[in-house]
Amino acid sequence: MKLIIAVVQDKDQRKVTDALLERGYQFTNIATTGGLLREGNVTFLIGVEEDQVDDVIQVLGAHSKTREQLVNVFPPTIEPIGTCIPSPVKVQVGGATVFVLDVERFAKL
Ligand code: 2BA
Repeated sequence: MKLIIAVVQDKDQRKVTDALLERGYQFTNIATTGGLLREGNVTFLIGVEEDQVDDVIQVLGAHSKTREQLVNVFPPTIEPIGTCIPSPVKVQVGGATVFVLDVERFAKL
């Protein structure tokens, strides 16, 4: 068995959820926050058999969009605090960030 951990943007949560349910997968959603953007995203925990991993990854890819977002970068400065101007930088966010882990043991008690 495998555990798929997938970080998805909030905006794609509904579509990904519907598509996974439609195919009969069981999963748990956790509300999470991106380390860089500090914006809400959602992390799916999906327990599947090994031969289902590719299908799940395909579903995640099909329903997660890449978007550009601006993030403020504060440059290192020698100026007094409060006078440095952050420069906005574009980053590409998504589709999904996916990790696939081996499950040593799975039980429902
Ligand atoms: P955030 O941390 O808010 O990152 C948003 C986007 O900013 C990332 O999009 C990436 O394009 C950029 N970014 C973040 N950290 C960076 C860095 N150290 N250097 C260069 N660019 C950086 P995605 O790669 O699509 O990631 C979307 C979200 O997935 C991330 O939100 C984070 O919540 C999660 N994530 C991505 N990589 C991860 C990792 N290796 N471990 C754990 N979570 C990860």
